[in-house]
Amino acid sequence: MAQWTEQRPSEEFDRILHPDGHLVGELPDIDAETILRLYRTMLESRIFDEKTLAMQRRGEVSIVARSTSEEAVPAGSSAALEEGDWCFPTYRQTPASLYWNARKDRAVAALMGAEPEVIDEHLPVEEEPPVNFTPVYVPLAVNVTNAVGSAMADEFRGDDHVSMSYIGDGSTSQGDFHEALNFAGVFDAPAVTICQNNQWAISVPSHRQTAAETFAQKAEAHGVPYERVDGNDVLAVYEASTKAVERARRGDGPTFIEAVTYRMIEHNTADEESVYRTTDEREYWEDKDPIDRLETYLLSEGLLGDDDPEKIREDLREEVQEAVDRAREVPVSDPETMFEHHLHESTWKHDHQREELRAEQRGENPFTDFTGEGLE
Ligand SMILES: Cc1ncc(C[n+]2csc(CCOP(=O)(O)OP(=O)(O)O)c2C)c(N)n1
Ligand SMILES: [Mg+2]
Repeated sequence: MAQWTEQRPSEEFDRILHPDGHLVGELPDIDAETILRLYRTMLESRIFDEKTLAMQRRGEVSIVARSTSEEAVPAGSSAALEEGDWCFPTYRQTPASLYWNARKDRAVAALMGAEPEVIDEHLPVEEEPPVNFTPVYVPLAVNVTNAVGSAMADEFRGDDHVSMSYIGDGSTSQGDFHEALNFAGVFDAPAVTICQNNQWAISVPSHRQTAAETFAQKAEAHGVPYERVDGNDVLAVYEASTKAVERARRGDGPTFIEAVTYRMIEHNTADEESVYRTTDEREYWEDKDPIDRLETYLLSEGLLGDDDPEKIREDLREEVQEAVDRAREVPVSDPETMFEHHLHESTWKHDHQREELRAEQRGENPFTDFTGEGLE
């Protein structure tokens, strides 16, 4: 296994809030209300993660990929967007949609396997969020090509909207990522791409992902301006993202931002991170938590006023619980719907898998009791 020291990223990046919560850079142009909204969003996301993890452990949800410990990247960057802009998240940006008031009940229902139509029927949308969010992308890097396409579409229409997308450190090895950045650079697309470098792509460390010194510099070859920021410092992420969004909106083209953070937890609930990581590495990151850092700053500046962080947490827990209760009222969708919308025409494999599922639902063991006999 690689030494953890190889894993420690360079600290040559923009930072405004030191891990101990004091300002080391100039405060960006941000009002107190936005800072408090960022704080609340990050806390809300962490509590949402805790709750959905517990649901997964109880078997109510099949898989969860948490944003825990990385909240500052999606929160700080998405806060730079404005009404009419577009956001293309992966599975690791829960705080981005929460910042823009995504409905937690609908998100939980989706995690529980409810079909979109069923969710619409039982938990109808009353008010669309001002920023347009695509569904979460699981196929890596495809969201970046789509975001650049969306940016070009707005440009052709003469709308000054910006499209923001997210990519993990590992996903920058995908061809789609480079095609997207290249295209954005050549055509000056109003697209902002955020690399949420959490040091790992499941069990592959970031230093085995690229021989380049930083992920940020990958944009250089495509002629796209880039920035590198402390991704656990929500103010630094906000500042770099705001500048990038403004540039794009002015018609000055794309920006790529590497936000250096760390995944303190498992990749997702199908992963066991202790198999491939050391505790030394964890200790290096432990005191760099993005929420603790901002909370210390807010308390020292008196920005929380009479609000007590514990009380804020308690209220958010209650809100999340209410969302979960509403999601639990949504009827379970027929599992067979997962075979719909995949292929134009069914294949033998497809039919075989459907029959296996039916066997399982009849209480049979699909591996021993179902042979596929009778299928054309
Ligand atoms: C095109 C594609 N290849 C492989 C996978 C399987 N896969 C899911 S997550 C992941 C690792 C991604 O790592 P990174 O880009 O660093 O994002 P992170 O999960 O760390 O946020 C892989 C290989 C996938 N979803 N899509
Ligand atoms: Mg990663």
